[in-house]
Amino acid sequence: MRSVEWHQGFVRLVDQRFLPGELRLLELERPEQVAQAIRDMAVRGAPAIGATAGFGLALAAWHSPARSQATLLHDLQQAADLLRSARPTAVNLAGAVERVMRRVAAEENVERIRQVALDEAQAIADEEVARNHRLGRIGAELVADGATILHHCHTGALATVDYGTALGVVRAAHEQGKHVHVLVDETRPLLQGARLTAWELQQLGIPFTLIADNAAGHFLRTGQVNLVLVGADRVAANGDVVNKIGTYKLAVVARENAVPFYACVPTSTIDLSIADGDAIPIEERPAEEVTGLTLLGRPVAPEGVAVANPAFDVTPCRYVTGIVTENGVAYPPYAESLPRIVSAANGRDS
Ligand code: RUB
Repeated sequence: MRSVEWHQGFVRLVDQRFLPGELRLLELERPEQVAQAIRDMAVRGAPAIGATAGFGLALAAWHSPARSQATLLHDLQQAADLLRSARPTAVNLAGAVERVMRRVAAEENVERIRQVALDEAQAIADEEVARNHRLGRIGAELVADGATILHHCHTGALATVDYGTALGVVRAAHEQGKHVHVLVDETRPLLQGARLTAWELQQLGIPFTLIADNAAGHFLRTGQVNLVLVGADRVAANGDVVNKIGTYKLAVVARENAVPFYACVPTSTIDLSIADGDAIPIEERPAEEVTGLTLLGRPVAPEGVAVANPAFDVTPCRYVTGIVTENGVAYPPYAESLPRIVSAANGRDS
């Protein structure tokens, strides 16, 4: 099953907050609920929130009482603004919203607008899944039999509609019969690694070991890691990679220890309109995500402490060995390789 889909006039998604304990589904009927689910991270991961926002616009179109083209487009614009503002960093979200809005703008009656909004949202979701399968096959060529792979955050089926990006590479290598072992960063503060990556790998029967984020440097320095694979929420034109907080530290320590570091992203995550990572907005999330953890039933931090909680960081392109996409692996200089890969992918999708 897909992590997000259109189901009988609703957006149905796996509520990622309840995993690994419970596989709970959410059925959403209004775009406001979709925006809330993205903000609260019931659905998360760059490709998944893009697809979800696309379906959120389809909901807005299907449930709006508008009878004229102008009123329906006005309602859709309001929903688009709401959805786009739900989370700022992953380009897939704004990209999906813009894509649906571009398509409906050309339509002249309400029935067509409703149908086109849904068709386009469905196409976005389907394309993500197809990209992931291609990306997985391409990335698996970089994985040697017997490799130990360090992975940060969660980039599996839940984060990407289906199959996965960096975890899709691991999955493809495993499906090809290679023996792989994954060191799973727990990924504080929201523990996407411990909760979601560990759960998915367990479901797939792929061997892994869960480690505290702070242990990653130790495993890299002692020669126990062959490859670091991560996803990304946005890749800038120069190859800077914006991904889950903590990725930068991993990339620097990987370079120090001559371990290859790859970002695995569908081309929908590459933003050629942004020159470098510093121009990408970094989401700041609520303090409670850091202080809310309890040990022995007690909060881990004193009440009222000041907290900083940036959700992402920038890994400068000089630390990135390559960027694996569904259209091949981009290598430095990224300012030359990324445009080639993106335009070839656009040609394939159109
Ligand atoms: C998600 C995150 C993931 C990428 C994966 O952050 O950082 O690594 O989104 O994307 P959050 P992709 O949990 O805050 O949404 O699979 O495209 O590489």
